[in-house]
Amino acid sequence: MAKSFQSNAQSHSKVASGRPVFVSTWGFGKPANEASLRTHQEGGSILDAVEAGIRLTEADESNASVGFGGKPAANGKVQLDACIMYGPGAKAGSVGGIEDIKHPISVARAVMEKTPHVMLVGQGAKAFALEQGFAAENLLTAKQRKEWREWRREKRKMEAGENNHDTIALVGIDADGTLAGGCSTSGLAYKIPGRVGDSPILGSGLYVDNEIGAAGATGVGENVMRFCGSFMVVEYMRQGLSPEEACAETIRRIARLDGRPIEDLHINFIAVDKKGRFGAAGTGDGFPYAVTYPGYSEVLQSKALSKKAIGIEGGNAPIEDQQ
Ligand code: SD4
Repeated sequence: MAKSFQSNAQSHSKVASGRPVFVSTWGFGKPANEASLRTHQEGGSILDAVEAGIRLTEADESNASVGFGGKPAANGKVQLDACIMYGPGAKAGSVGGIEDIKHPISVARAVMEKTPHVMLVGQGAKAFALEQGFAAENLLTAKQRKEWREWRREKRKMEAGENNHDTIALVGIDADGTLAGGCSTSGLAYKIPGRVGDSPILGSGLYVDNEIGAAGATGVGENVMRFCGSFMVVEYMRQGLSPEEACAETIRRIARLDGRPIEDLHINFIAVDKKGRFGAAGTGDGFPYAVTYPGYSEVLQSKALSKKAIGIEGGNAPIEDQQ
């Protein structure tokens, strides 16, 4: 098994020719990666760079699923989840269901650096943020309030896979091979208040292992967090798979264990390994992800794992043919 993994790894690896390398979810990951690269080139650490990239997305009002301008929970409150992880020493911080704070990624970093804990949630996370000097502000924009009111009136069912789940997960590696990553989201639109997804859960929405690589997830958190998805991606890289194949194999395994049609899972992973190889895979048609390193910044289409699409290449064979 491990042998065939390795031959796949060869054929699917994409390698960055420079350092640092930043890999992140969706098209909006490109400006985030570029902010990360700038921060690093101006002397910031790989951790500073990851945080700066994610802060850009959190501040972007037009992004309806991260930070300010995110879609609220069913009660109209924007509840944010985020985590950050630094390879050396496997340091990590996380916040779940935090309200009224625009940059949960920075609160997660403060949890990591200024407390003996890893994760704070809800009221406690907000109180900690205020104590640390973060400002409280209303994160529900007029646009999102209007859409939420319409949703409440019509109880429209948001279909997963549309514009209701676009988390940023961003992972990076510097010239010394130091890895870091972060993840930030407003979670699923109109979720039950108090619902926490995969994004702030270490090993699910994000995982960084300084010996091997880093991975992050986006999509329906319930279909990631039952399987420790990002940790699984890293473990497949440890076994010798390329980042792309590790992401794909994680999705195949989740689909087998879950039992539903793969297209119904709506999950996507990105990964970078210790050698600067990167890749991604997603269910259905796959998803766009961004890769940036000095002299290069592009949005790429991930490998797609779909039962409908035809052909082994690209991972599109029926799931039972993908073992
Ligand atoms: C969640 N995984 O809360 C997040 C949502 C998401 O792309 O990824 N959106 O389940």
